[in-house]
Amino acid sequence: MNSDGNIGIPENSTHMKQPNFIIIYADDLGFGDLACYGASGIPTPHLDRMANEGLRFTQSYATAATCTPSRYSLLTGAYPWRNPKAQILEGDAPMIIGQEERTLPGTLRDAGYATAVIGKWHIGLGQGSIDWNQEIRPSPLDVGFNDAYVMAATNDRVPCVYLDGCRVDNLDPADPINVVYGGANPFPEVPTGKTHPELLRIQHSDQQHFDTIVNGVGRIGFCRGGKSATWEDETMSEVFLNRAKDYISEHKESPFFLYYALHQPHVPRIPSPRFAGSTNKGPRGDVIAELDWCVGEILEHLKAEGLDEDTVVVFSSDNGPVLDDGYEDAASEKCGAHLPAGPLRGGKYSMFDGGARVPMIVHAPGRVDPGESPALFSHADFLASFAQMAGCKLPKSERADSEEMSAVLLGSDSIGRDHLVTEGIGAKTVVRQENWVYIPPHDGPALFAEKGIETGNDLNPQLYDLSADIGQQQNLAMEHPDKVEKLDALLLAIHGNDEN
Ligand code: NG6
Ligand code: CA
Repeated sequence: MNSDGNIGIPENSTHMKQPNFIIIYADDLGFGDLACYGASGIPTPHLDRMANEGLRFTQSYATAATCTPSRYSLLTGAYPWRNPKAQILEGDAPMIIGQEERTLPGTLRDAGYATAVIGKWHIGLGQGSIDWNQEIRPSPLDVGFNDAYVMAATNDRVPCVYLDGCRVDNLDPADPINVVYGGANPFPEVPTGKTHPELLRIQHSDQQHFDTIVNGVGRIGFCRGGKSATWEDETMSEVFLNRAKDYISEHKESPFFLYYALHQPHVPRIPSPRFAGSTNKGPRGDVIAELDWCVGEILEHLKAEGLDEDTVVVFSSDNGPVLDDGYEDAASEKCGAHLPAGPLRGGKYSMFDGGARVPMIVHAPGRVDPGESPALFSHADFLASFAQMAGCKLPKSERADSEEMSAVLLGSDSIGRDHLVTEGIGAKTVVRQENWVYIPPHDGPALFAEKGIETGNDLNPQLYDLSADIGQQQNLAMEHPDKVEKLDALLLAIHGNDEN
């Protein structure tokens, strides 16, 4: 630590100034999906190079096995189950981050950073019933971002439009948008996947993805209008990428924080023509190849702008992988020997490690020595860690569940946290301490059959020793009742302690 308390940044280095931060966050990318994490079959040359030049983490966890809760933690540093609203949100759900709440972007903005989110939002917008034709507040601009260009929720939910700041981009006032969730279709003039399956170019595989058809794809939720504002799925990657590159170029002089929230490989998986058919794994493989290209473009762009040594780039994912998530896109059939979660059990929605343990690579030439880190890290930790690296003193009482892990991110600490909490779907929590994982008894199906994902639900306590059993095959709870008791008490204590 130097005299300013800045861990990892040598006093006499040329890197004394505040680094830029970019978090590139994939949507549903699994621990086993990249070649640098052992995959074969999907080419990811750019991420593999990023891993070669950077620090590749083997024990980094999102806080949840689904998107909204996981992203809530990334932005607030708080475990999602502390906020009952932090559950998978509909596309018209209200904002779940309070305007008084400390956030990662708000903290960096206060420390002099320009801050932006580009890509998937899914943290809610507005306060109740949203009028998509007016200014929408609160928006990302009210929780710490200076700039925002986002999709409201997910690419399988309406409205299928981009928001520029607080307004729908490119909206023709003569063609207003209406959005409704739940119940029967309120817009009989607009075809749905249920009534007009012949209009679908990807068949839905469940009954949620057959509401309004937008661009030949059934979505969750009903909408009408907003034709000029409607996104094209094929160009989404370029739209977000170009915005991200422009943002970087426009903020060369100031330190910036860019949260670049990719939409891949979430369903519906619709790559740009350039990547369609580029792998033999079907659309899921193709959009992972496309995602990899986007990452490569950002790294190249930083270099071209002379910013690569001033920028800490983190690549990770919001939750684990899923093959069939509502559309018949041949993801399962074409998967072959590829294991999206690698050696881990479960996937998206699961309490097993496949749910929240994700790839994470930190790239910061000159600051981070290349290698692999087994440090235990939670995505809740970006708040305290980036604040530290930005030279901002965050009192412990304002860090929520975020731990100061800048030395972990920069590679000088390979141990990291003592413990962390993750959740499957529905705020069912799991605690990991050192190499032990404890899953308390939970009611519910053991398998999401249509997705082929083991949930982790079991009426008996489960205890796994990840050092010997990374695939969580051997429940050791009966052999180690003392361990079960200790971890149960730890989890209870964390739940009971709002300030951690
Ligand atoms: C689920 C959707 C799924 C996906 C998920 C959110 C159904 C049956 N499934 O409810 O397709 O949209 O929500 O994914 O509706 S996430 O990565 O944003 O959490
Ligand atoms: Ca996700």
